[in-house]
Amino acid sequence: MKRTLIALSTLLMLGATSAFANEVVGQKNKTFTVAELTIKKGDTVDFLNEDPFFHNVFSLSDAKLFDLGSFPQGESRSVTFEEAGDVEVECAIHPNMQMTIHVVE
Ligand SMILES: [Cu+2]
Repeated sequence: MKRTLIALSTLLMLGATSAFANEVVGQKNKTFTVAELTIKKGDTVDFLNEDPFFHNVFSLSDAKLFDLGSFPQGESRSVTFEEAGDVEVECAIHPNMQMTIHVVE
C-alpha cells in the first residue's frame, strides 16, 4: 500500500513538472545563444548572462511586454509567456542583440 502511494505521488509530481517547460537562453559574445525558440503557452524562459559584462533583456511585443533590467555574468532572469504569439526579444545595452520566441497554443 505504501509503495503504491509513493508510486502515485511520483506520477503526480512528474505530471506537474512536465505540464510547463523551462528553457534556457544564454547571452554570450553579445548574442543570444539561439536566434529563434518555439515554446508553448505557459512555458518559462531563463535568460542567462554568460558574458563578463552586463546584459539586459526586454520586449515591446504585444504577446509579452517586459523588461528584466540589467544583470551581470552568471545571473539569470526568468519570464513566463502566458499568451500565444511572436515575441521579439532584445538587449537595451547592445542593440544588435535580438532573438524571437514563438509562443504556440
Ligand atoms: Cu547585451
